[in-house]
Amino acid sequence: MENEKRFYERLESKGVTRRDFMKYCTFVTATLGLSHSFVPKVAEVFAAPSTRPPVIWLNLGECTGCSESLLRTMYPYADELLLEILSVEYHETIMAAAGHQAEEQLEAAVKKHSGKFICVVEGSIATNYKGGYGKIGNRTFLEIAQKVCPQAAATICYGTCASFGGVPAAKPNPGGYKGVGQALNMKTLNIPGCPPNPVNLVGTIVNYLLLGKLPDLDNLGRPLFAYGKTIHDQCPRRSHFENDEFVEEFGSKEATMGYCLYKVGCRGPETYNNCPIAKFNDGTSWPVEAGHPCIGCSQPNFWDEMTPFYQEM
Ligand code: FSX
Ligand code: SF4
Ligand code: F3S
Repeated sequence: MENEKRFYERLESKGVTRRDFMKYCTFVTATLGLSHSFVPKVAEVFAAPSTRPPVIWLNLGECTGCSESLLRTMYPYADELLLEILSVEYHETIMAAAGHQAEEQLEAAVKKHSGKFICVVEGSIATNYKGGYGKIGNRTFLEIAQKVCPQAAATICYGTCASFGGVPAAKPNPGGYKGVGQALNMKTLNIPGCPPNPVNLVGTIVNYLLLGKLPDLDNLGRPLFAYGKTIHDQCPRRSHFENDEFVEEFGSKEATMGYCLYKVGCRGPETYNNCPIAKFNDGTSWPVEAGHPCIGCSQPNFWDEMTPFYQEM
């Protein structure tokens, strides 16, 4: 009770009203595909978590866009909420320690929480030349991941690079970059997108804390609640286009949400993600709504297989 009170006070001091917070919990509950009756339970997970799972966050071959997308989320302060419910023991981008001190912190955190921590990985892993194409502090990404990931209770790949190789694995890929699961030959939970949507990470963690298990996954290790449908299946340009009511309301097809972007290369029909529902930047918009075709950023090998962009499939 005390914890809960303090949580709401902290939110209010940041300008987040209880109403805003409940709206967010409703959104997370709906994203997870749970019934409305779960909203108070989801709120409880944030406000008074019974446990704060330790998290070790690794940054490997990537652009840090994944951390940026998480940490720059304003509404509903997903970063704050995530830091409230998790105990982040190591995260190079946000921690104060650097150099040898950071290395020591990683080692100590893995030792202390062995078998119990969640490992979140951003970025892919160079595998050619003993991993020589990617190093931190004279250790290869491969060595670091081989040491840390097998000791985790679960490894979550955040972003297309960690999930499937992503941009660093684009042809000709001299370093032999691969996704974490493939490089280490282990099962990972994958939240792809370049960058991914923070709500899908929040949803995965809430699912874990609320139901005591990770969400159901598809054959590529992606949570079904977020990657069960294609962009095209959920696209408002499609429904507006096909829906006579909208056409009547706006006067013409062109005056509705706009033309379908298929002819300028939209990869929505072959891309699995929930961007039309989850959206980015405080729920403001997403690529297709902003007038840009989907480039398939959450699919494996999108950089090689979805290009040339802007050409009809
Ligand atoms: Fe990859 Fe993430 Fe794209 Fe960037 O960490 S998914 S290049 S947004 O940063 O890994
Ligand atoms: Fe499908 Fe893309 Fe057209 Fe939307 S814009 S209807 S996702 S092809
Ligand atoms: Fe990526 Fe397509 Fe969504 S480009 S952000 S999957 S609309």
